Amino acid sequence: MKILTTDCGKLPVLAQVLLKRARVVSGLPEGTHVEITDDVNDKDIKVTLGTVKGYKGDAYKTLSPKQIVSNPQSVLFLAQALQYGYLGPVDPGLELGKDWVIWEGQDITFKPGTVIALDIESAGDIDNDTFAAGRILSIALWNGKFGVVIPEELAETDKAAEAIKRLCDTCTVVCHNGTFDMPYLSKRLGINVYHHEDTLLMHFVLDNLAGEHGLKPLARRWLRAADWDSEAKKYLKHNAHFENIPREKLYKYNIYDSYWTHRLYEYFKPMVEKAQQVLNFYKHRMRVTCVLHDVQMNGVEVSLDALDELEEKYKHQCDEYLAVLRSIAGEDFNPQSPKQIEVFFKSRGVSSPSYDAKHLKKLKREGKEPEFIDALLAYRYAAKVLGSYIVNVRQKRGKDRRVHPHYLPHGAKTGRLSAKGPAIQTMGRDSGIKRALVAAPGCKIISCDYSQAELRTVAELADDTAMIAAFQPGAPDFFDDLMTKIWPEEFPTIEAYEAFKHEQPKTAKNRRALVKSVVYGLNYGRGIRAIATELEKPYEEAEYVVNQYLGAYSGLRDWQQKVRHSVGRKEEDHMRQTKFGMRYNPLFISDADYTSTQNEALAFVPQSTANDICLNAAIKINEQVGQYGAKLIGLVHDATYVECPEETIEECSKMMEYEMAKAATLVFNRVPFAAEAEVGNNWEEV
Ligand SMILES: [Mn+2]
Repeated sequence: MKILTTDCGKLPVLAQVLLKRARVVSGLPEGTHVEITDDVNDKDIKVTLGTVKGYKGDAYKTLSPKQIVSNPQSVLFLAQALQYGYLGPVDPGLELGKDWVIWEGQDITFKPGTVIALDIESAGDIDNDTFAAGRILSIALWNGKFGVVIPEELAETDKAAEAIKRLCDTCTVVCHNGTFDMPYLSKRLGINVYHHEDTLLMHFVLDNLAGEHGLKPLARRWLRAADWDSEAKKYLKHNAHFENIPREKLYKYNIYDSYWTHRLYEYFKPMVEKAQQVLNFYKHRMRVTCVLHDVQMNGVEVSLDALDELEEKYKHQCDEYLAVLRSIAGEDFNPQSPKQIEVFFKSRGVSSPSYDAKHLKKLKREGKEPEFIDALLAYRYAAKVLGSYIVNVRQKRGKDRRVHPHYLPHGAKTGRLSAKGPAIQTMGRDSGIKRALVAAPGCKIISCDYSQAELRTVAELADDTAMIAAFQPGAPDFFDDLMTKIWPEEFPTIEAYEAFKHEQPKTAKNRRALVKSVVYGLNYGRGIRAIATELEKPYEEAEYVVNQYLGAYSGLRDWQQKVRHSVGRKEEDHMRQTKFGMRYNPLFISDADYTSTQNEALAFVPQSTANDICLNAAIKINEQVGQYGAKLIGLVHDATYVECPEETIEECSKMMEYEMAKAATLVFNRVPFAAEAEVGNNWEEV
C-alpha cells in the first residue's frame, strides 16, 4: 500500500517517525508493504496526506505533513488511516424496502428500552435564518437492524410528533450532537423532547484533544465507513440548501447518518464505560446538554430600538474614522483592503510582515504613523461590532422578538462551551451590544457570576495555605493584598496601599492593573516574555512581579512546576486531570511544542474545573427556575443569566447565589466560591 504526499524528499523527519510509530500502533500484519510516494499516478495509493490539489481517487485523506507534526493525536489519526487503507471501506449497503422504509403514516411500535439513533435533515440556511425557520425535510430512525425515514410530507404532522414524543419517552434515543437536532425538532413539532445519549459527546470525553468531532470523520476514522455523503452533497454547490437534494437521495443519506450514529454509539459505549471517571464525566455532560437545550429554547429578547441606536452610533464612527484615514492616505483609500494598507505603509517607507492589531501596535510604539494606526484600529473595531454583532443579532431575531443561540458542548478542549447564532459569549462589554439583550416585559435579568473562579480553583489545586487564606470570608481584596506582597517596602500594609491609592489614584490603578494582568497571564499559562509583550512592559518589570507573586505563594509555584513536569509523563497524568474527569493528555508532544504544551496544561486544569463548577450550578438552577416563573437564558463561562418576573426576583436571586456557591463545594471545601446576583433590565446592567 502507498501513502501519497506532495514531496517525499521534503517530508519532515518527525512526520516520518510518527508514520512509523502509527504503523506499529495500527497493528497491520508484519510484512505489509507500506511505502511513501509523491507520484499521483502510482498504483495502490490508499492514503493521502492532506487534501493537496491534484490528488484524485478514493484514497483516504488524512492529516497533512504539517498537521502530523503539530497535532498531538496524529499517531492515532495515521494509524486509523493505515487500517482504512489496508482493510478498505465498510459499506453496510442499506437497501430501501429491505433494510429501511419510508414511513407512510402507519402505526409505529417501539419496543421500550430499545436504543434508537435519530437524525434530522432540514431546509433553509441554518447559519443565517432565525431559530428553526426551515421546515424539517426528513427524520431518520435506526434501531441497529432496521430503519424508518419519516418523509417531508409527514415530518411535521401531528402523527409524526406523537411518534417522536413516544419514542423519546420510551426508548433510548441516540443523536450525534443532539443539542442541535432536539431543540430544532421540538420547536418545529411543538413538543419538547430530549435525547439520552450523544456520540459527539462520547467522543469528546474520550478524546477532547482530537479537535474534530463530526459524524462523518468519526465514522470514517473509527469504523472505516465508506463515503456516504458525496452523492447528496453534490447538490449543495453554490450555497444551495438541503431542500435542493432529490428526496430519494436525501432520505438515503439521512438513514446512513442515523445508521453510523448507532454504530458509533455501540463502539464508543464500552470505551466510555471502561473508566468510572470518564463515564461520570459523560453523564454529567449529558445532563448539561439538556440544560443547553432549554437555554436555546428559551432564547433572549432583543430590543430593536437599542439595536437601531447602536447601529447608528457605529456607522457614524466608521464614517468618522474613514474620513481620518482618507485625509492621511488619500480619497480612494479603502480600509477593508489589505493590499491598500500595505501600499500605504510602503509609500511611507514602513514594512511589516502583517498588519494585524499586534503588528500595528508594534509599529505605533516605534512611532510609525501613529495617527493612521489609531484610526485604522478604531475603524476595524467599529466595523467588527457592526458586521459581526449588530447585523447577526438583527438577522437572528425571530418573530418572538428573541434570538436563540445554539451552544456547542465541544466548543473548546477544556470543555468550555461556545455559542453561535449569535455568539453570545464573545460579545464584549465595551461594544454596548449587551444593551440590546433585554428582559421580556414584566421581567428582569438576573446574572450570577463567580468572582475570581479560576484563581480560587488554583488556590485549591495548589493546596497553597496562604492563597487559601487570601480567599477566606473577611479577607481583603485579593489584588489589594497582593500589592503589599509585591512591593512590601513601599506598601508594608494594606493601609499603606490604601493611602497611596488615595493620593495617586491613577498610578495606583495602573499598577494594580499590571499585577492583575500578570496573575491572569500566568493563569492562562503565559510565560514572562509573552506577558511583558502583551502589556508592552519591559521584561524585567513583568519578571519582578511574577517572582514576587510566586514567592508569596510558594505552593502555587510548586504546583505549577509539578504540572509542567507532568507533561509527556504518563505516570503523572493525574496532574492534568480535573476532579470532574476532564483530561489533558496529548498522545505525542514534539520538542518544538513542549513549552507551549506545558503552558496549555497549566491553563487547562483551572479553566476546565471552574467551567464545570459553573455548569453544575446551571443544572441545579435550571431545575428550579420554573418555581419562580423564571427561565435560564444564558451561560457565559463563569456566569449564569436568568430572566425572571419582577415579583420573584429576590427569591430567585437567592436561589441562584445558593446554588452557585454550593456547586463548588462538590469538589472543593476550603475556598468558598462566592457568586453575587445582579439585577438589571438588560445584559449590560448586570
Ligand atoms: Mn444528518
